[in-house]
Amino acid sequence: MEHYYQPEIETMPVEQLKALQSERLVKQIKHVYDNVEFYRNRMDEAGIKPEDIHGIEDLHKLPFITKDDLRDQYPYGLLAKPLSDCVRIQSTSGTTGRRVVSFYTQHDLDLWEDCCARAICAAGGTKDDVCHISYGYGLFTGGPGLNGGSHKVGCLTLPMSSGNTDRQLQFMTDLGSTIICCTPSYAAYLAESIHERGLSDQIKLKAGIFGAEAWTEEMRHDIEQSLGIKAYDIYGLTEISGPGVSFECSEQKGMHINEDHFIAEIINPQTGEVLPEGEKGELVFTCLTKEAFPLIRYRTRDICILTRKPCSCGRTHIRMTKPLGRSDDMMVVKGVNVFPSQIETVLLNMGYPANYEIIVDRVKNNDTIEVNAEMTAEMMEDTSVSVAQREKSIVTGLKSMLGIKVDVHVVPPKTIPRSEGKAVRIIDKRNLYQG
Ligand code: DLL
Repeated sequence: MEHYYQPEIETMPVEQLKALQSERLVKQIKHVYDNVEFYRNRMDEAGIKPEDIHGIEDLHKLPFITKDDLRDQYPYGLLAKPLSDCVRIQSTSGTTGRRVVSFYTQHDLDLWEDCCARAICAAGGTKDDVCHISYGYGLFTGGPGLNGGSHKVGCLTLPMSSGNTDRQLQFMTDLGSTIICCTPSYAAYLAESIHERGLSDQIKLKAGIFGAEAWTEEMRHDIEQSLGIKAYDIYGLTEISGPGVSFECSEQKGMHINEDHFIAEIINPQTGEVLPEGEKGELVFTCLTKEAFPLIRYRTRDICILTRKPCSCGRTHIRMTKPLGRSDDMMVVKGVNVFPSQIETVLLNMGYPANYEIIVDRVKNNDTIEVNAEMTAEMMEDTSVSVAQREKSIVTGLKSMLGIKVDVHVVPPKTIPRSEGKAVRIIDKRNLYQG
């Protein structure tokens, strides 16, 4: 039986949901126009007044907002409530330029935690579960968001944060963690550590809630097999609140977007044109209920597809595919568009673990691309296949996936640095995107 946190909202008939969105949008636009100079100026420049917005059918009239706008307005330029009404900030881990800071009122935190609670229930979580949270705590939204959601569901919450794998495994075995929340790369690392220490029999995990970075279906399969769990995807971004903007249900066929709080659109990233359902493009969000930091038509740079096809879980909220790339992490190498996930797919299909790095460089105006792929311990031991043969077959696999020649090195297990948060898999030495 499917388990919901807020069944009346999660299964609300679509027409009713759209009416709710329209009503909330009208209020939200008035709120930002009255309280944020930035929005007022942008709307005035576009010749739009709050009275022109009657419902979701008018959304397309409003201007977009981008990450550059957020950086320009740092820190308080987009605040829609007095600072004295805000109780929390969270921030992105951005390494270049100014950070993106998002503000929350107590009400904002409450609704964000509801979204995370929906995700935990969709993964089968109940008050009888022990929810082990290994996303980073602190400015990163992963830990705090899932922590709040776990409390709301009533799980026994283990606020582990990331790092210290020995301690993670000790709590996991001593307290019988049943749900694990972390990045998929850390989940793969935990699985590896559990096997090495011979702890598999002592692990009680049944589900994992993994997100914050791109991961493939092949990686899902590997994690599910090695941990003996069902692995659920969760999506979100700091600017829009954090994890829980959308989440997978038992169907594992796309993530339901919490449409009572966020309107999703897909646009052509080149032209800004809104694309019909089913087409691939850049995901854009409008926050309907956020008070302190309500972004309107925010361009996420995540490329995906939306579908409103009915889902057998009973939820009516629209589904998004896993991000299929980012309009800005796509690398153009030797003139060819390369998504890191394509390389990962090739490696995992050939039995390699998801521990790899991609090094892109430009030598004498020619692009070079190199992939270092870690072998499993079994591959290391298997002397019937030489290193040269292994490299050659990966080169062939990548050539047919990408259409370009990639230099490949297979390396012994554990030589690629592990990550406790998001894995750093691309080293682009060309620095094409400065400033
Ligand atoms: O990563 C929030 C989060 C925490 C989501 C924990 C899920 C779990 P940011 O650091 O602001 O926020 O990064 C947001 O990460 O625009 C996507 O490109 C990527 N991303 C997030 N979730 C997924 C996912 C958090 N499930 C950016 N699959 C987003 C693929 C994801 N990419």
